[in-house]
Amino acid sequence: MTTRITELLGIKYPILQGGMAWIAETTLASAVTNAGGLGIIAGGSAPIDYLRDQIRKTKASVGDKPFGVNIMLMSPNAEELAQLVIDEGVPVVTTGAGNAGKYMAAWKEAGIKVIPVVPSVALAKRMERAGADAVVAEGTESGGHIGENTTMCLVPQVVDAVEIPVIAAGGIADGRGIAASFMLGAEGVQLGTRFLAAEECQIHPTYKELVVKAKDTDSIVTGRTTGHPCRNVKTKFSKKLASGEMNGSITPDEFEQITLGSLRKAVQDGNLDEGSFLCGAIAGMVTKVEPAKDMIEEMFSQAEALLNK
Ligand code: TUI
Repeated sequence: MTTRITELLGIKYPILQGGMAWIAETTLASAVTNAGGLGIIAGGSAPIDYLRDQIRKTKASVGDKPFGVNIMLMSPNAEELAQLVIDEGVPVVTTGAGNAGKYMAAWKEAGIKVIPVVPSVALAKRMERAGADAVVAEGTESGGHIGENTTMCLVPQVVDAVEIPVIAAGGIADGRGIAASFMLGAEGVQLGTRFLAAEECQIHPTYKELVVKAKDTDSIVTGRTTGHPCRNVKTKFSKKLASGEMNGSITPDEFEQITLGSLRKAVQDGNLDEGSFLCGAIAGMVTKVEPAKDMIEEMFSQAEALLNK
């Protein structure tokens, strides 16, 4: 499947693995890259030495194949991580949770392919003007920090608004979702939650089990009162947060305090009482754990069959 995304990035399959904070580390990213997609390491708010080590390990396991680093723009150390990707010669950068404009010139100067993740047409256009190579149009079905518009509505509007290639994200779980994204005009896809069930994904077994066992109604959005809504697996903890926000018993400040460090508690400890298990609305469609390579090959053979029909 050749698109402007496979050509831009030099990959076999037009698929990116989401740069999920605390989750997307070198083992998963290397597996996705080695399977012919684009593996991405999460910058999140990782210490600089940790991220440098992750980048070097990935280089060692993928050879000359490309990989990316995601810079979470709300992170307090975004600036130093933005410089690290230049110093380490990272080939591709994706960004989330903010406007990447500030770093664009330096990244482009360093020869980095820059792909901002955007929740709106306005930000997609701004990123194109700033020099982005492509954009990920991410619908509210996705996991983690989300915008308001849905993938079905956002992707075609972004496709019409920009000339650069568009990658669809949010709500894509299988070959049907990939084929649908292409019908909307996307030239690639980014999947996060589906890769939580990759054998190579290093999250706590409790996290994996929650995702694999979830059904269609098992995702919930918390954090709306803070202005940073996040989609999670429905657990006692996330339900308590959402209802506390609704009835005013948890103020936005209290919400921030309660959830500080909660993603780490989910990913590393599988802590059901205090952990935020971020996941997308597709959780009900993720039913088995398998190697990333099998996932990718199976999804693209299904997508190609559907698109050829
Ligand atoms: O960034 C993501 N997903 C994420 S980031 C994350 S870590 C986090 N945890 C709690 C609160 C906030 C972040 C977990 N998941 N996806 C890409 C994305 N970007 N979704 C939404 C946005 C976004 C939102 C507002 C991008 C830009 C924006 O405003 C830009 C502006 O105009 O300044």
